[in-house]
Amino acid sequence: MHFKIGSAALAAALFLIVGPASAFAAQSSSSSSTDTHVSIDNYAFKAPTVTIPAGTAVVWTNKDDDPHTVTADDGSFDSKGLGQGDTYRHVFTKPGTYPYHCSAHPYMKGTVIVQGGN
Ligand SMILES: [Cu+2]
Repeated sequence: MHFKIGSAALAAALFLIVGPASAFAAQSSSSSSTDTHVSIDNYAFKAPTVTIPAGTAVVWTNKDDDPHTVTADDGSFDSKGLGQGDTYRHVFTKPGTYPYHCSAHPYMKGTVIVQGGN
């Protein structure tokens, strides 16, 4: 009986130590069911404009064999070079309109509209 209480206390202590760190890692890098997907296909972002709730992510996937980037016009995010099949994920926390482009092909343009907040 008192062994069981000890295990519970240990689990609670582990949660306090490990919990917040792993929660942060999950939010910043892991995929989520709320992700919005944009493909980079034939020198275009598809869909070019996406509207998402604040706190969710957009995942871009480069389907071309030519490298592309996902670069915010204001520099707030930048995928760097994406080869064929590479993905880039960015979480948008603040509502607003985020125009972006490909730094290798400036005519490739897209927009992320982030809704929500209050
Ligand atoms: Cu490009």
